[in-house]
Amino acid sequence: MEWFKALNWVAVVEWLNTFVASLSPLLASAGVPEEYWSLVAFGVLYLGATLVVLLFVLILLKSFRKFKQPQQEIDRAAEKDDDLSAAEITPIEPEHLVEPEPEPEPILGLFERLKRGLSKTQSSLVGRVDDLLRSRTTIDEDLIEELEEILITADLGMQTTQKLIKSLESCRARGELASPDQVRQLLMEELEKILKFESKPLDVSSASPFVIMVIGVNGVGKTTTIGKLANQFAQAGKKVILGAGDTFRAAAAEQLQIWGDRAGVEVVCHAEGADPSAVAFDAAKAAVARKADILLLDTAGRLHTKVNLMEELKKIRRVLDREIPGAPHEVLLVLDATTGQNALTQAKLFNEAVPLDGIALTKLDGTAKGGIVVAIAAEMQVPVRFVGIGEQLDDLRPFDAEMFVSVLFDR
Ligand SMILES: Nc1nc2c(ncn2[C@@H]2O[C@H](COP(=O)(O)OP(=O)(O)O)[C@@H](O)[C@H]2O)c(=O)[nH]1
Ligand SMILES: [Mg+2]
Repeated sequence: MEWFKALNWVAVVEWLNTFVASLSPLLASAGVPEEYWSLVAFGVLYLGATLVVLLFVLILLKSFRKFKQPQQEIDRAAEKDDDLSAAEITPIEPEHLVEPEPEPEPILGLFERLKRGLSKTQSSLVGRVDDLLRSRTTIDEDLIEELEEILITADLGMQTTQKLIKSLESCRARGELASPDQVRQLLMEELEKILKFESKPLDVSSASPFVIMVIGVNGVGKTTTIGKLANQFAQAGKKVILGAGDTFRAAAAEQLQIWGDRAGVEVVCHAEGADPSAVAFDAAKAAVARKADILLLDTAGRLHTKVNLMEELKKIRRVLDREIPGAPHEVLLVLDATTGQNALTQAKLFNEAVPLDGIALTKLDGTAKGGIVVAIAAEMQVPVRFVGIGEQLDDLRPFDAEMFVSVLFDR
């Protein structure tokens, strides 16, 4: 209260008197009685002081907000900067750098690919059958005879064609073939029946290492098929080893090496002219030593020395069996579909020397002779494991009888 005491009260009272005096004309004109002038002046003073205080508080508040706003703006800007720098600084995840994993191919895509690959066979077989059926209303002997011709020229082979014609005729005799649609349906069912027969499935996990010996004449696509298979198995997480058993052509081992590099798998090879059985021996040893899941062995296919070739294949078989009891677990014959009936002859020939477990039919994409699949299944009773429908890595497809018929008949 020191400051209160220190006030110059005389000066204050003097100032108040001056204040009242300066107000008096105004108060007089307003009709305020003289005895209330001091009170009104005091009231005015009080009001004025309150207003000044309020004004002061307002100014204070305003300046406080002004002070806060820029800070918030700075903060907000900083936040924005943070976002930006976060986007800029965030390391690009490796998956953004590598190509996105291809989506698993939808069933339709697979179907469409096979359809494109089989388009020539489709038009030479089912296309012609459909043309014939469209031009007829009755199912008579003439029609069956013309069907027979189509089936033979589409490389289904004599034996298979006769079998199919027989079932068509017996159905007709029973009165079950009244419309062209029924002919188409029966043909479809019979083809599927021929293609689906009881056989040992290819189960690469049934042995370790599982040895696949790939045989076939020169140029049918053995090395290419091995390359495609190696890639597929490796992608499925299998440890694969390739054996370059075609030692007659230097280019053959080089070609296999290229496929091996592409698939990222080891290739066992010897110099040109080496004994193919020695390659088989080393490849089998390597497959065991490296704990490989699958060994794919390439072989030569010089058909002009037929007897030698067959003896050589038998020898390779023995060597493999000695090193890995039970091997080869699959003798896979590669056939070129473009050769038509010749492919069937080759299958019979090889089967006599080394019993076949499966067949890979290549180059279906380039031929109208795809009907040979049916002939092979019917006459050999050896399952077609794979079909080649192009030269790309994924152009080797597991053969599926149902899908094959569906594609041909556009079901
Ligand atoms: N269009 C097509 N060509 C193929 C297919 N499979 C293999 N080829 C080609 O056939 C040729 C011979 O193949 P190759 O593997 O060297 O036969 P090999 O002598 O039996 O080993 C090569 O030009 C391959 O690209 C296939 O499914 N479709
Ligand atoms: Mg080859």
